[in-house]
Amino acid sequence: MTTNEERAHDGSGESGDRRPRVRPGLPVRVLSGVLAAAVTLGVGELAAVPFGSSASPFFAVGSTTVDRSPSWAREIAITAFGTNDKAALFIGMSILIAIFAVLAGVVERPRRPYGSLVLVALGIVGMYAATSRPGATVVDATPTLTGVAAGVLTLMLLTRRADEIDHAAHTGTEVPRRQFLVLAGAAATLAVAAGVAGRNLAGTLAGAISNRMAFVAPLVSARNRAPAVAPGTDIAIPGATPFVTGNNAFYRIDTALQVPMLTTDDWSLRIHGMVDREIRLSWSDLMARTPIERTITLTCVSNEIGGALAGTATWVGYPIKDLLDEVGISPDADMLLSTSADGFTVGTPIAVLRDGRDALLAVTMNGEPLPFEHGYPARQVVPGLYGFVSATKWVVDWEVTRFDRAQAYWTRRGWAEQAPIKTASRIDAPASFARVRAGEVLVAGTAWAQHRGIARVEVRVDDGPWNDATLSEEYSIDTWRQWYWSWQASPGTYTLQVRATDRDGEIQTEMRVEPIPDGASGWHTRSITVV
Ligand SMILES: Nc1nc2c(c(=O)[nH]1)N[C@H]1C(S)=C(S)[C@@H](COP(=O)(O)O)O[C@H]1N2
Ligand SMILES: [Mo]
Repeated sequence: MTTNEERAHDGSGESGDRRPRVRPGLPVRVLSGVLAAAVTLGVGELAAVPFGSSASPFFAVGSTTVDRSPSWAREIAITAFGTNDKAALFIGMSILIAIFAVLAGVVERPRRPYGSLVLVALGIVGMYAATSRPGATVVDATPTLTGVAAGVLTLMLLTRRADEIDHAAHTGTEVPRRQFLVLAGAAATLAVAAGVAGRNLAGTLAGAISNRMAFVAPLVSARNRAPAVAPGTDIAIPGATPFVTGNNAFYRIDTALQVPMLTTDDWSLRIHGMVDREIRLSWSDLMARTPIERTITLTCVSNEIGGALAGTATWVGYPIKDLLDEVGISPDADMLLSTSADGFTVGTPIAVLRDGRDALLAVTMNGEPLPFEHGYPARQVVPGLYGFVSATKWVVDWEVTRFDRAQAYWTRRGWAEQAPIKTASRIDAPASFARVRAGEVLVAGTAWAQHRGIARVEVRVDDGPWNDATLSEEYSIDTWRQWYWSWQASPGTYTLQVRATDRDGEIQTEMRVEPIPDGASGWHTRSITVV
């Protein structure tokens, strides 16, 4: 026989008077489970943002429950809760999750992670729901998976602390509550912050998407419409670039890590600075003005010789000149500093904006509201200037100022202040290093010199004499122009070269320069083999 006292000290007894009967770690374990579940849901919510709200574990399960429940159950729910039936569903789900969460916390042990298994099981339900929503694919399981990973990690870390607390109570040493509280605080903060951020971002996204879907394009009167693209404008030669670039094929260049998602309600354009009357245009103010439609080729200054950073689209927009006239520009001003919703800036010469060319505040692209990537709901399009000095997307602010007072984003980083588009020509067919059959070879491509126009394109083979290419129908001086040249080729390896002449009579320079600071120059060259 041993005394109680001896048993308590040697620690071998199953029960002893000194040993606490309640485990002090229990409330800590309950809280751990609840926090782990909260982290799972919060992180899952945030991770779902890029996938759309139906990939969120919580909402996917909710929607699936609604869709899969028999109609009698739905009727009971509607009778019982009326228009609060969705709230009731979410509360019911939350209670169920809380029960599983408490269970997970209580049963989790470092070497027997049964609680983690409970979270994984809940995750499987979430993943099943998220991947079975209409239009969903396996990648829609990612948010749930991410959430569960974060939740399991949380549970493991917190459980370790709970074990230490139990152990301390057992051995009579000081109970390490502080570490647990710090960790629990961090988990709670993460859960709430991720959840709130996720919901807000998803809401913004959904709001912008539905706003764009409901977008009503302004009506353009017959005389303000863009001329139709005449047959002959598009030389339909295999391998040649189409005259109009589809929105999905259009190059995209910007500094935005996250594409701004504005609605037309969020949007306004403040026009201020060296003006007589400062104004702020709302979307409906803009819609009250007269739109015009124009087909214009955009080009990026970063385009290398022969590069693809150029595209042509039909834009509906409002003449920038008219808006500037409305506010009254000071004669001392020479720059329009435009700013996008994400803080990017562009400096455009006011003289160019007012010289009669079709500089637009554009709202549609090829008959669609601007794609988000291309500036929804409003962006600038200015024929003849590279994008970085003219084509501000998501534009919300115009400051009328001077080049000696303000500097735009890229100018601060070593690019030019003024950047008219340089005359360029490009071989599109045959492809680079192509092998073609001897006989007639159609060499085709495109050339641009926006707002001056293309007058001539010449092609040569291996530094031989220049040959005039056949030009396509000229659409306008603000668009690119296609060309082709029929070549009688015999077997061999050749170098083809192209150069254009603009309507001012200026031949495209042979001098090779890099894109920085104001655009690349030089003749495009392509090697091909004739067999
Ligand atoms: N807000 C914003 N607008 C911007 C840019 C940008 O980085 N941010 N880049 C400009 C540049 S360099 C170019 S070439 C054009 C490209 O327009 P796109 O992406 O519609 O083809 O957008 C211009 N507008
Ligand atoms: Mo650009």
